[in-house]
Amino acid sequence: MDVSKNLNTKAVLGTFMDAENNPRFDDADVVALGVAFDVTASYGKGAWWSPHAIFDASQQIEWEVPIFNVPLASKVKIHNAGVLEYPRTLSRGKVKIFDGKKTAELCRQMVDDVYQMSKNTLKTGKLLFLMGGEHSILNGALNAMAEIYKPRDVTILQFDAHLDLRDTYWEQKHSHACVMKRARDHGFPLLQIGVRDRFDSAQASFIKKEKRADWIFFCPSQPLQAYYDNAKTLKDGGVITPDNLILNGEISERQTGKILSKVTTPFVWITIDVDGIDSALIQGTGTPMPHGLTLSSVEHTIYSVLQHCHKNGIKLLGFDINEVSPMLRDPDKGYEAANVISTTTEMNAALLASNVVFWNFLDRFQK
Ligand SMILES: [Mn+2]
Repeated sequence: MDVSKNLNTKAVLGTFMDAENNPRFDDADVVALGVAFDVTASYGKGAWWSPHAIFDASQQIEWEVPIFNVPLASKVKIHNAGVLEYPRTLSRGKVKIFDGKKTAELCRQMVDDVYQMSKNTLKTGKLLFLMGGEHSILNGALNAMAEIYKPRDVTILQFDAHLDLRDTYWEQKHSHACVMKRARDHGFPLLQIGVRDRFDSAQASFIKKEKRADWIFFCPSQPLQAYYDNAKTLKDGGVITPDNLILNGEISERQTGKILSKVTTPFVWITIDVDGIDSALIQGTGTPMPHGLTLSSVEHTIYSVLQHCHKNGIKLLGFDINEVSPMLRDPDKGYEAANVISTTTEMNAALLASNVVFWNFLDRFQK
């Protein structure tokens, strides 16, 4: 397998949920790859240390899975492929901004590295687990999936406070703010859940042109009355489907059913931008947003989707957790739990990831 010169296989000892042992790639069911990249983050920087933080938090999770009380690793082997590392944007107490040319070059390099490593994993049929870094880390996996599969056969399920449908942002095609537009450029069916940040008229036009409104599940960021007062505007050529409004961050059973009815492709990828979850639970992220999804609601929807996949012979190709930005007291000291103001975000991310793996291989425990 091609190994990028940016790959640091010593960045994290052990693997996800195990500080000591790292199963071989060939023996693994799941391949975990970190991508330490936060070059295009437009507000809070610091997602660079996210893979280290999520790995570290994961190693605190009890090995035995709920209900069955057997170690996850006894049924599912997770290989730690290492962390792809790029220049840091936070150092010596300052934020380092690269110019447009350098940013584009770093993005190209990162996307290509993730593409190569994703391709090597996806070709074997193993589940790929990417840890951002910023959301742009998904681009390489999108390119690999588009090459191996027909994009129309892979539904992307996105949890996010933001649409990320800009064509470019600060002149960058591979900005975190454009990653779902790249997914649509490839032709992947796209479900967007938890969106609540405001968006520009170009993205609104894109939603209308592509008739995407029914594929987007908004968390209202205004009093509901404001939506009801303007329901006619929403229905007549608007970009919001009133039925898809998620109340108090809880995705309803009816909405979950609607989401499942739209997952009809043979393959699925789940992309979790942690800012989709309410900012009270996810404070360590680049652009925290209030009025978000509850964690239990995200878990319930993912569990339901994976059950739906299992029943219908749909394969989860992989998933990514991105935009975790550890709240370091001193970024120069690097990631260690003692240097973090709150570890809640990375712990929630690690727990969610361990659940996705557990639920995806649930039938192995049921036997
Ligand atoms: Mn995002």
